[in-house]
Amino acid sequence: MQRQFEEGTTLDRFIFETTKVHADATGQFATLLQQVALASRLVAARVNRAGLAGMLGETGEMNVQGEFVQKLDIYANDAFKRALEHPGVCAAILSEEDEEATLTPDRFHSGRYIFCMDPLDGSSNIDVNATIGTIFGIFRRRTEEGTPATADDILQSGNEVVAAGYVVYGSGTVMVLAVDGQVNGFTLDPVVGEFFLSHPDIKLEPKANTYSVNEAYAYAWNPKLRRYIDHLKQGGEGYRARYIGSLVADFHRNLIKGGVFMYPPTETNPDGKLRLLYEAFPLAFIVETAGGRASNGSTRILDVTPTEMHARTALYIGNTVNVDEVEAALR
Ligand code: P6P
Repeated sequence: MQRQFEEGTTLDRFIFETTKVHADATGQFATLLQQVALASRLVAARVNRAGLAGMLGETGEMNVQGEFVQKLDIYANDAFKRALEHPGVCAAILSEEDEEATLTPDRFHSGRYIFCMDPLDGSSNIDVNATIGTIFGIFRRRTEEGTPATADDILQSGNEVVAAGYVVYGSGTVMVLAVDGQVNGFTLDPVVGEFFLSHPDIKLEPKANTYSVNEAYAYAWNPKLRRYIDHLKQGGEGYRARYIGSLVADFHRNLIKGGVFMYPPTETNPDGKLRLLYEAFPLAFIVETAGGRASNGSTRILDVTPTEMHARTALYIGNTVNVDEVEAALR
């Protein structure tokens, strides 16, 4: 039976109550979530002062994606890795910013979890003060705790995700967590430095009438998709378009208000632009926990097993009927 938490519950109490229901809990999961919250607070503080702290602009370095790295990307990547390496709860950390997985240093215990993250997605929006976010997914390791993580631990199927979440740094800082079959949103009160439950038990309706896609690429879409989206624009079903161009912001709006987000294959990104392991898997886990669906156009996202850490995927994600309609249009 899922627990119901009243608004105002602190994240700390939520973590404590969640841990209690796991008889085999060693406290590692609780510690992991608390460290994620700490890193999120550090990043939120820095994001909100980016312009002032001279953090805007590019470092001139390239990350593994071949994109210029904004300074905040580096700060966020380091903040989450520093927070998660020393408590001995992770065996490895996989990040969009690092070509290889970061194994927990030998001086720390190699814990039970594999942490996958995009530490600061949408960073091209930093300079224009648009909403950005952190996305993370959590797997349990396959190999023996206390030993270094291996490739078997790193490339697991989406069905092995045990928890996932994101932090959206916008008009406020909100952390959304999918744990134990429920999605809960917590808003940060920066004055007291605590997250408070603001969105209890988030659930999606079967169908919504908002779609999010970058229409500039319509020329490159599968013609079947183009016909489907043209149909949505006929006005018959009262659809509206919303596209911020920052995945976490677009996803969060659709999770709260309903909507389907689409990033189809394009000429520039024939396999889709978004990353499977630390963008699509976490958001797919969250959306399914909230009663929605996530597909690559033909296959359920969580049924996919990545062949490499930075694998890309097409992504259609949101209310179930909307994703069903996209898959039917593409068939
Ligand atoms: P486009 C931001 O750069 C990002 O990785 C996601 O946050 C966002 O959903 C997508 O790219 C936007 O891509 O091609 O529409 O600019």
